[in-house]
Amino acid sequence: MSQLTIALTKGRILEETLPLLAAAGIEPLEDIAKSRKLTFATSSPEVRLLILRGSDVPTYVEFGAADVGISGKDTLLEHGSTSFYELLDLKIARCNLMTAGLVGVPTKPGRIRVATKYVNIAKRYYASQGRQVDLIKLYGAMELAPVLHLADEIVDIVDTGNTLRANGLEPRETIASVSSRLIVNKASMKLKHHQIEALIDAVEAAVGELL
Ligand code: PRT
Ligand code: MG
Repeated sequence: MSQLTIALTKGRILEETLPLLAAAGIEPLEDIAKSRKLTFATSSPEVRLLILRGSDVPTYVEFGAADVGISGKDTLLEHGSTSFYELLDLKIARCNLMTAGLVGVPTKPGRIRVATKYVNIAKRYYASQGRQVDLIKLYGAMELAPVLHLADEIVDIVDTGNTLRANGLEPRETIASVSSRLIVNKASMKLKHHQIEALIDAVEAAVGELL
Protein backbone atom coordinates (compact mmCIF):
# COMPACT_ATOMS: atom_id res chain seq x y z
CA MET A 1 0.00 0.00 0.00
CA SER A 2 1.17 3.51 -0.67
CA GLN A 3 1.70 6.17 1.96
CA LEU A 4 -1.43 8.21 2.77
CA THR A 5 -0.92 11.72 4.18
CA ILE A 6 -3.79 13.33 6.09
CA ALA A 7 -3.59 17.06 6.90
CA LEU A 8 -5.39 17.97 10.13
CA THR A 9 -6.44 21.39 11.42
CA LYS A 10 -4.92 22.10 14.82
CA GLY A 11 -7.00 23.59 17.64
CA ARG A 12 -10.61 22.77 18.37
CA ILE A 13 -11.15 20.84 15.12
CA LEU A 14 -8.19 18.56 15.96
CA GLU A 15 -9.67 17.71 19.37
CA GLU A 16 -12.87 16.47 17.73
CA THR A 17 -11.09 14.83 14.78
CA LEU A 18 -8.82 12.53 16.80
CA PRO A 19 -11.68 10.45 18.32
CA LEU A 20 -13.15 9.98 14.83
CA LEU A 21 -9.81 8.81 13.43
CA ALA A 22 -9.26 6.55 16.44
CA ALA A 23 -12.67 4.95 15.87
CA ALA A 24 -11.57 4.46 12.25
CA GLY A 25 -8.42 2.67 13.48
CA ILE A 26 -5.95 5.54 13.03
CA GLU A 27 -4.17 6.69 16.19
CA PRO A 28 -1.04 8.84 16.37
CA LEU A 29 1.90 6.92 17.89
CA GLU A 30 2.70 9.83 20.21
CA ASP A 31 0.62 12.44 22.02
CA ILE A 32 0.17 15.30 19.53
CA ALA A 33 -0.64 17.77 22.32
CA LYS A 34 2.68 17.06 24.06
CA SER A 35 4.89 17.26 20.99
CA ARG A 36 6.28 20.06 18.86
CA LYS A 37 6.46 17.82 15.82
CA LEU A 38 4.33 18.60 12.77
CA THR A 39 4.10 15.07 11.36
CA PHE A 40 3.05 11.93 13.18
CA ALA A 41 3.20 8.25 12.31
CA THR A 42 0.07 6.30 13.26
CA SER A 43 -1.11 2.85 14.32
CA SER A 44 -1.90 2.37 10.65
CA PRO A 45 1.63 2.06 9.15
CA GLU A 46 0.77 3.63 5.78
CA VAL A 47 -1.04 6.63 7.29
CA ARG A 48 0.80 9.78 8.39
CA LEU A 49 -0.77 12.88 9.96
CA LEU A 50 0.23 16.53 9.41
CA ILE A 51 -0.80 19.14 11.98
CA LEU A 52 -1.42 22.46 10.21
CA ARG A 53 -2.89 25.90 10.60
CA GLY A 54 -6.50 25.62 9.35
CA SER A 55 -6.11 27.96 6.41
CA ASP A 56 -3.13 25.91 5.11
CA VAL A 57 -5.02 22.58 4.93
CA PRO A 58 -6.86 23.28 1.62
CA THR A 59 -3.58 24.47 0.09
CA TYR A 60 -1.71 21.27 1.05
CA VAL A 61 -4.55 19.14 -0.37
CA GLU A 62 -4.97 21.24 -3.51
CA PHE A 63 -1.30 20.78 -4.42
CA GLY A 64 -1.16 17.13 -3.38
CA ALA A 65 1.30 17.64 -0.50
CA ALA A 66 -1.44 15.89 1.49
CA ASP A 67 -3.85 13.33 0.00
CA VAL A 68 -6.65 14.07 2.44
CA GLY A 69 -7.49 17.04 4.67
CA ILE A 70 -9.88 17.96 7.46
CA SER A 71 -11.06 21.58 7.33
CA GLY A 72 -13.82 23.80 8.62
CA LYS A 73 -16.39 24.65 5.94
CA ASP A 74 -15.68 28.32 6.75
CA THR A 75 -12.06 27.79 5.74
CA LEU A 76 -13.10 25.97 2.55
CA LEU A 77 -15.54 28.72 1.57
CA GLU A 78 -12.90 31.37 2.21
CA HIS A 79 -10.27 29.40 0.25
CA GLY A 80 -12.89 29.30 -2.50
CA SER A 81 -11.41 26.53 -4.56
CA THR A 82 -12.94 23.69 -6.49
CA SER A 83 -9.53 22.11 -6.91
CA PHE A 84 -10.24 19.26 -4.46
CA TYR A 85 -13.17 16.99 -3.65
CA GLU A 86 -15.25 17.62 -0.52
CA LEU A 87 -16.47 14.10 0.26
CA LEU A 88 -17.66 13.88 3.85
CA ASP A 89 -19.33 16.05 6.49
CA LEU A 90 -17.76 15.10 9.84
CA LYS A 91 -20.47 17.02 11.74
CA ILE A 92 -17.92 18.28 14.27
CA ALA A 93 -16.92 21.82 15.33
CA ARG A 94 -20.34 23.07 14.24
CA CYS A 95 -21.11 26.77 14.22
CA ASN A 96 -22.56 29.46 11.96
CA LEU A 97 -20.99 32.14 9.83
CA MET A 98 -23.01 35.26 10.55
CA THR A 99 -23.11 38.99 10.22
CA ALA A 100 -23.35 40.90 13.50
CA GLY A 101 -23.55 44.48 14.68
CA LEU A 102 -24.08 46.62 17.77
CA VAL A 103 -27.20 45.78 19.78
CA GLY A 104 -30.05 48.14 18.98
CA VAL A 105 -28.23 49.86 16.11
CA PRO A 106 -30.14 49.03 12.93
CA THR A 107 -28.21 48.17 9.76
CA LYS A 108 -27.36 51.42 7.99
CA PRO A 109 -28.76 51.81 4.49
CA GLY A 110 -26.18 52.37 1.77
CA ARG A 111 -22.47 51.63 1.88
CA ILE A 112 -21.23 50.07 5.13
CA ARG A 113 -17.86 49.02 6.53
CA VAL A 114 -17.46 45.33 7.36
CA ALA A 115 -14.58 43.92 9.40
CA THR A 116 -13.76 40.21 9.09
CA LYS A 117 -11.07 37.62 8.59
CA TYR A 118 -13.38 36.08 5.94
CA VAL A 119 -13.00 38.77 3.28
CA ASN A 120 -13.80 36.52 0.31
CA ILE A 121 -16.93 35.11 1.94
CA ALA A 122 -18.04 38.61 2.99
CA LYS A 123 -17.40 40.05 -0.48
CA ARG A 124 -19.52 37.33 -2.11
CA TYR A 125 -22.28 37.49 0.53
CA TYR A 126 -22.86 41.25 0.46
CA ALA A 127 -22.65 41.28 -3.35
CA SER A 128 -25.34 38.56 -3.44
CA GLN A 129 -27.51 40.83 -1.26
CA GLY A 130 -26.85 43.76 -3.59
CA ARG A 131 -25.18 45.69 -0.77
CA GLN A 132 -22.14 47.93 -1.13
CA VAL A 133 -19.39 47.30 1.43
CA ASP A 134 -15.87 48.38 2.26
CA LEU A 135 -14.08 45.37 3.72
CA ILE A 136 -11.52 45.60 6.48
CA LYS A 137 -9.37 42.51 6.97
CA LEU A 138 -8.74 41.59 10.62
CA TYR A 139 -6.92 38.56 12.02
CA GLY A 140 -8.76 38.29 15.36
CA ALA A 141 -11.02 40.00 17.92
CA MET A 142 -13.52 40.94 15.22
CA GLU A 143 -16.04 41.74 17.99
CA LEU A 144 -14.10 44.86 18.91
CA ALA A 145 -14.51 46.51 15.50
CA PRO A 146 -18.13 47.74 15.80
CA VAL A 147 -17.60 48.78 19.44
CA LEU A 148 -14.72 51.06 18.44
CA HIS A 149 -16.55 52.22 15.27
CA LEU A 150 -13.93 50.65 13.03
CA ALA A 151 -16.79 48.91 11.22
CA ASP A 152 -20.61 48.87 11.06
CA GLU A 153 -20.81 45.07 10.91
CA ILE A 154 -18.60 42.05 11.26
CA VAL A 155 -18.70 38.63 9.61
CA ASP A 156 -17.62 35.98 12.12
CA ILE A 157 -18.22 32.53 13.56
CA VAL A 158 -21.05 32.32 16.08
CA ASP A 159 -21.82 29.27 18.20
CA THR A 160 -23.70 30.06 21.43
CA GLY A 161 -23.69 33.82 20.75
CA ASN A 162 -22.01 34.44 24.13
CA THR A 163 -18.99 36.19 22.62
CA LEU A 164 -21.23 38.59 20.67
CA ARG A 165 -23.41 39.31 23.72
CA ALA A 166 -20.40 39.86 25.99
CA ASN A 167 -19.29 42.60 23.61
CA GLY A 168 -22.63 44.35 23.11
CA LEU A 169 -23.24 42.80 19.69
CA GLU A 170 -26.14 40.86 18.20
CA PRO A 171 -26.28 38.38 15.34
CA ARG A 172 -28.03 39.60 12.18
CA GLU A 173 -27.94 37.26 9.16
CA THR A 174 -26.72 33.69 8.76
CA ILE A 175 -24.36 33.29 5.80
CA ALA A 176 -23.63 29.56 6.14
CA SER A 177 -23.78 26.67 8.61
CA VAL A 178 -20.33 25.36 9.32
CA SER A 179 -18.96 21.95 10.27
CA SER A 180 -15.70 20.21 9.45
CA ARG A 181 -15.33 18.41 6.12
CA LEU A 182 -13.05 15.75 4.71
CA ILE A 183 -11.44 16.86 1.45
CA VAL A 184 -9.40 14.82 -1.02
CA ASN A 185 -6.79 15.72 -3.62
CA LYS A 186 -8.12 14.97 -7.10
CA ALA A 187 -5.10 12.97 -8.33
CA SER A 188 -4.90 11.01 -5.03
CA MET A 189 -8.55 10.05 -5.48
CA LYS A 190 -7.57 8.31 -8.74
CA LEU A 191 -4.17 6.92 -7.73
CA LYS A 192 -5.06 5.78 -4.19
CA HIS A 193 -8.73 5.10 -4.80
CA HIS A 194 -9.13 1.93 -2.68
CA GLN A 195 -7.21 3.31 0.28
CA ILE A 196 -9.16 6.57 0.29
CA GLU A 197 -12.51 4.81 -0.15
CA ALA A 198 -11.68 2.57 2.82
CA LEU A 199 -10.68 5.60 4.90
CA ILE A 200 -13.88 7.46 4.02
CA ASP A 201 -16.06 4.41 4.82
CA ALA A 202 -14.35 3.96 8.20
CA VAL A 203 -14.58 7.66 9.11
CA GLU A 204 -18.19 7.85 7.93
CA ALA A 205 -19.06 4.91 10.20
CA ALA A 206 -17.26 6.66 13.08
CA VAL A 207 -19.24 9.85 12.44
CA GLY A 208 -22.46 7.84 12.70
CA GLU A 209 -21.35 6.10 15.92
CA LEU A 210 -19.97 9.13 17.74
CA LEU A 211 -22.75 11.55 16.80
O1 PRT B 1 -5.62 30.29 14.60
P1 PRT B 1 -6.68 30.53 13.57
O2 PRT B 1 -7.05 31.97 13.35
O3 PRT B 1 -6.44 29.78 12.26
O4 PRT B 1 -8.01 29.86 14.09
P2 PRT B 1 -8.59 29.78 15.55
O5 PRT B 1 -7.58 30.00 16.60
O6 PRT B 1 -9.86 30.58 15.61
O7 PRT B 1 -8.90 28.23 15.51
P3 PRT B 1 -9.85 27.37 16.43
O8 PRT B 1 -9.03 26.31 17.05
O9 PRT B 1 -10.65 28.29 17.28
O10 PRT B 1 -10.78 26.66 15.33
C1 PRT B 1 -11.41 27.42 14.36
C2 PRT B 1 -12.35 26.55 13.54
O11 PRT B 1 -13.26 25.83 14.40
C3 PRT B 1 -13.19 27.43 12.66
O12 PRT B 1 -12.59 27.57 11.39
C4 PRT B 1 -14.56 26.71 12.61
O13 PRT B 1 -14.59 25.82 11.51
C5 PRT B 1 -14.58 25.90 13.92
N1 PRT B 1 -15.38 26.50 15.01
C6 PRT B 1 -16.47 25.90 15.57
C7 PRT B 1 -15.17 27.66 15.64
C8 PRT B 1 -16.17 27.78 16.62
N2 PRT B 1 -16.96 26.67 16.57
C9 PRT B 1 -16.20 28.96 17.47
N3 PRT B 1 -17.07 29.07 18.32
N4 PRT B 1 -14.25 28.63 15.48
C10 PRT B 1 -14.26 29.69 16.27
N5 PRT B 1 -15.19 29.91 17.25
C11 PRT B 1 -15.01 31.16 18.04
C12 PRT B 1 -15.46 32.40 17.25
O14 PRT B 1 -14.40 32.90 16.48
C13 PRT B 1 -15.88 33.36 18.35
O15 PRT B 1 -14.77 34.04 18.90
O16 PRT B 1 -15.79 31.14 19.20
C14 PRT B 1 -16.41 32.42 19.39
C15 PRT B 1 -17.89 32.31 19.21
O17 PRT B 1 -18.42 31.32 20.04
P4 PRT B 1 -19.74 31.65 20.89
O18 PRT B 1 -20.11 30.30 21.47
O19 PRT B 1 -19.35 32.63 21.94
O20 PRT B 1 -20.78 32.15 19.94
MG1 MG C 1 -10.34 30.83 17.93
